[in-house]
Amino acid sequence: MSFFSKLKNKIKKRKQEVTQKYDEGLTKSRKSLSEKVNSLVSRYIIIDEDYFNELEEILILSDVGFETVEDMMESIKKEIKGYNIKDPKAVKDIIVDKMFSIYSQGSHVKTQLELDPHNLNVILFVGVNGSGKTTSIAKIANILLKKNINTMVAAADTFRAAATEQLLKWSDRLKIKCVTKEKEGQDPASVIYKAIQEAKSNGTQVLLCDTAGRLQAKTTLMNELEKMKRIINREVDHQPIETLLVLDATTGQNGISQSKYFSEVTPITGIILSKIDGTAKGGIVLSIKKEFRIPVKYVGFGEKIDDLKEFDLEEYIYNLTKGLE
Ligand SMILES: Nc1nc2c(ncn2[C@@H]2O[C@H](COP(=O)(O)OP(=O)(O)OP(=O)(O)O)[C@@H](O)[C@H]2O)c(=O)[nH]1
Ligand SMILES: [Mg+2]
Repeated sequence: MSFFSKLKNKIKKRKQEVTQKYDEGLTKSRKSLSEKVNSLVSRYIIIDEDYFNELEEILILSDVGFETVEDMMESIKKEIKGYNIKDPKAVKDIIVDKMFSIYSQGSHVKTQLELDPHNLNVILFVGVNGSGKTTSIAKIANILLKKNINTMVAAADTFRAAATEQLLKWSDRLKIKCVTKEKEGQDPASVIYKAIQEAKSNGTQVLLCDTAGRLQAKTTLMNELEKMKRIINREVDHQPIETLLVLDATTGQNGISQSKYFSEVTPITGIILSKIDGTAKGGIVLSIKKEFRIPVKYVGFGEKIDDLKEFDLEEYIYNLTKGLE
């Protein structure tokens, strides 16, 4: 049985709702990839250098990332030559297999949040302006609430005027407590401090902290985030602090380099890949793996509250590639 068929059988047994989100969210990416690859395999009778060059270009255009494409092409060529494969159409199964093995590198892909059931858990959300931090916080709060986990949010984005209102709107809808600043321009770390005290006093299990997305000088950003972490470290037993970087998939390679800025100033424990529904370049998940070496923990599929799911490599690759002939 081919690699792709095995994957398909596995997916069939999954929860319908999750599969549907991946299916819908990756529609643009799937269409774009399958149109290009299907056109390629229909135009070639034999596999030659031109065929490989075109395939390489297709992968780069889908945001797989230059270095990862090089690695992939090397191993695709090895396999095609090693097994003496002649049919250009055979590439589908090889692409799927390589995407899979390059992402997982033989180990299990861990996506679970590090939550300690006996202590307060504080999760910090960072990322560039507009990447989807506030929306992702609401979506994760919704997931936690469904699991009966007491959740609170803190509006530590004290910079942007409407940021607090935006989080308040979500917390009202979800009926959870939102701790906000008391005055304009208040130090974000002090909002987090206050939120931790409240969380401790009312038995909250998870506190989700929103931060400002503005890109500032490295040292300023570093100091600001370090101060927040210092306070969390001092006040909360559970370590390390989950710090989730929210990355907008539609910003592509440029977004990756902007986001790297955050990983350079503070340790990141996981990535939320938002707005996958808005891009035709779903290969970005492979670039992220290469650039950050940090697991993608959640994927955002839209603007609605339930449009965020735990990252599932099998669903992702299957729904990205199932249009290949
Ligand atoms: N299509 C789509 N839109 C999304 C997704 N996630 C967030 N958005 C939208 O992206 C826009 C920005 O999201 P926010 O959550 O406000 O982003 P932010 O990072 O908090 O922004 P700042 O606070 O300004 O730094 C909003 O209009 C969201 O509805 C997603 O997965 N898919
Ligand atoms: Mg925000």
